Amino acid sequence: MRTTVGIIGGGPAGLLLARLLHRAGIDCVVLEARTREYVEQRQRAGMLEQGTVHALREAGAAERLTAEGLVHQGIELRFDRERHHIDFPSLTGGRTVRIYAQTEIVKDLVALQLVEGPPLLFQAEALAVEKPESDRPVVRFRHEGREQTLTCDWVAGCDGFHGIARDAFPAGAGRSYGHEYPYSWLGVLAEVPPSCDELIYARGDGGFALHSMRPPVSRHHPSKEVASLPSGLPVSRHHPSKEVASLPSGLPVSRLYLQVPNGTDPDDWPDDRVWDELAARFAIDADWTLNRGPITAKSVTSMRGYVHEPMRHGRLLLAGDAAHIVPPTGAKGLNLAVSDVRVLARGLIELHRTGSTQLLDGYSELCLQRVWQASRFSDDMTKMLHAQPDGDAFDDRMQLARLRRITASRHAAAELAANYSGLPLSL
Ligand code: RFL
Ligand code: PHB
Repeated sequence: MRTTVGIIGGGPAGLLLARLLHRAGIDCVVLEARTREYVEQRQRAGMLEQGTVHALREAGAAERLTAEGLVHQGIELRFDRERHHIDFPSLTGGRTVRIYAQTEIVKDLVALQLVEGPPLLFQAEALAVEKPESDRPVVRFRHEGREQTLTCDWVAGCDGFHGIARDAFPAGAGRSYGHEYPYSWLGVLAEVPPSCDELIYARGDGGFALHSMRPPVSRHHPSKEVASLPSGLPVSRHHPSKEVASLPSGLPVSRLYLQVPNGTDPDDWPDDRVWDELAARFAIDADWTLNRGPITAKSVTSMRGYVHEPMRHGRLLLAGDAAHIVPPTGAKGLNLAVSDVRVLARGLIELHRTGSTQLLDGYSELCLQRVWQASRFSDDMTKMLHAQPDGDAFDDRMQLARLRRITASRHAAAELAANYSGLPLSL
């Protein structure tokens, strides 16, 4: 097989890149290791910056997002049994964020791509990227039981943190920076209306808790319009038996997270224990109750920070989680992936139209500036809100002082709001 841009990975980064290139008349092929059902059901992000919404609109992939996504004006910080609203529009000159599940973005992009192209191969696992320094890099992959090759002008490694694209950087051609946090998140999806209008980030006595939500899923599922979806349970990376797709239509549902120790087994967290712990961590002195209901998905995610520098080697370009991971407390991972892809698509389109590699040459440097800022913000949010397993009373007081500064100073709140709602792309 031969194409202009070989894209490894059919997550949000790979699918959006394919869509932007296709609309600009650049041919590409997407290789995705998993099945369609798997990528469409993997529970992950939910909070989108305005720039991400804009990028999906530019790609003609925001019809359902616009109709169903929930616009949020801010977030709530909870600590010391008190609640504090951080109002984004007044602090940022009008910016808001939107709640729309990553699963739905993927469904929307897959549905468009299966109808309009470019080719998207499921169960096509890339094995290696060869000759990235040459004019014709090659992706070796396995599909339908056969090993095959895809010869490209450019290769985009959008294959997430556990992908293989990064391995094609020779020793000495790159450097990575990583950090493991000493706690994880237990995430649950519950068939119960959210107990709040905005996301709640809580520093409770037993540790961090986050109350998020998912918009109601329309009955008009786009993937059903273009192909019949084989039935089958969506699978969690961690505990397949726990992921069940039963989002009801009509009402938003609750998405909640709890800080838990590393190595936690979700089976040690029966539903009652989850609800009791959530209720304890969200508890405030004012009148407020946490709505409880059936939990339909449960999984544990470890928390890590990771950046690979540079994001380009020869004609291989990394984008999204393939190049960097942030702990989810700042809700930045998907937004960074989309921001990389916007820059990358512009670079490839400029090359296609004018022959200039100027934007592509600056790709890594430009993206990394934003990546490090998002890493810093995610690290700040994480450390400010999570109980330190080996922390002492001094650490405890420092966390409270940081939180109090944000709620007492408009300047400090504006800094949080600017980072959370998305720093400008400087393009
Ligand atoms: P993905 O989504 O991991 O997609 C990579 C794809 O590549 C495929 N793949 C391969 N394909 C072919 N050959 C191979 N050898 C391959 N190896 C892998 C995989 O099957 C997969 O389909 O990376 P991408 O596209 O860069 O997207 C990144 C986002 O998924 C990620 O950053 C976010 O989910 C992070 N994140 C959040 N980000 C936000 O911006 N806002 C949020 O609110 C938010 N919440 C979250 C999150 C991540 C979480 N977890 C589970 C880590 C909440 C959680 C709990
Ligand atoms: C989510 O809705 O899944 C979500 C929202 C905000 C975060 C992390 C996850 O910081």
